Amino acid sequence: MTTRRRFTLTQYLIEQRRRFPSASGDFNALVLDVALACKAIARSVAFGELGSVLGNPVADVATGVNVQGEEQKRLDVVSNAYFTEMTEWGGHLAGMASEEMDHPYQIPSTHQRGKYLLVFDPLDGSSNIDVNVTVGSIFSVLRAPQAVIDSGRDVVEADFLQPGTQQLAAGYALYGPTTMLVLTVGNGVAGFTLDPNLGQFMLTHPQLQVPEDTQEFAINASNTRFWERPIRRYVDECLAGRTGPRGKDFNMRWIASMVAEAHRILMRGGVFMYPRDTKDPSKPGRLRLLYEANPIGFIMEQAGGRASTGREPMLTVEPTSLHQRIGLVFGSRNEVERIERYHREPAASRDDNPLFAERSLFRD
Ligand code: AFP
Repeated sequence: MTTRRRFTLTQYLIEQRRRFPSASGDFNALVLDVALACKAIARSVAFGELGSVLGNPVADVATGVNVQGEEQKRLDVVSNAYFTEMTEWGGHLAGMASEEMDHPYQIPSTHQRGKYLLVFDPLDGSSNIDVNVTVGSIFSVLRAPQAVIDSGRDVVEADFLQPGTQQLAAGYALYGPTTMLVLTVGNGVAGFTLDPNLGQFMLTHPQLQVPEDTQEFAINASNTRFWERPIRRYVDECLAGRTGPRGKDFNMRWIASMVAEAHRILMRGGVFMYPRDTKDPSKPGRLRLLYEANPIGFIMEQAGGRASTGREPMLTVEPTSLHQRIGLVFGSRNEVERIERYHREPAASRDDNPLFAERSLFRD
């Protein structure tokens, strides 16, 4: 049997660094620390209920409610601790922000501070843990404002409020049947599979590309009554299938773990929608801009797909707060552009569309 020679994540990062001959290596070291945190989380996730019994090093943690008002699971807190503990010491970070922490995380004074900001959702889809369905971690790397780098001062919320176009890297780890790391450093998207024997992420998907067209969409249809018209129109047209305006049948998926949906879409195309809706007027969307929508948006765009609020490209949105929520649509480019077009079209013309008459396809 011949074994195929594969690049490790480290080798991939070294190759990428050759594009920037003056780079210090700090950035690569940071990404490798993040990858280490993801490997540790993968182990904890794999132990499941056994984790606390088998002496998981950070298993005895206090859970609570995060700033989103969502119940924190033990693994949410454990994963957050892995991220902070494995990245704070290296001297590469000026600060961090996470879904699980109300305020920015300061690098302890015992460690050196660096020039990058790390923003992350340590365990996306954690409501799926109890049912043993795929979850993941999402992260984004930004450059700290120059004033922070020069002074080494504590970071504040405003330092993180940078549009997605400013991201230097984004990625996610997927804890599914295999553990994978998907990464962009702004030069396409690469996928790595964790070799459990070596404990190394190996390059298995060198140039991921999202197909431009798709016949698959993902949305939580229980929110139908809260959707805005453009989304209702899009979904109605998909459901109408071959005999409807799209002239083709569509398939639907909903995992309730955005990172898993993003991965499926990267692998075979599709469109994901968690749009702005009227369910809770205090929340203009379900998902978070800085550590969910932006990193996934960067990955999609780097893979030839598209990410949008429906009204504007996701990566150009100017953030207003650390835990800001936003409507998110991403995936196959032609479908996302169609949804954006539906948002631009005047309401009058939609009223002419029989699919928007009193009886929608999702209603009696
Ligand atoms: P959790 O991390 O709290 O499980 O939330 C997951 C998530 O943010 C995203 O990954 C899913 O797409 C979405 O929520 C699922 O939301 P619904 O519960 O409305 O299906």
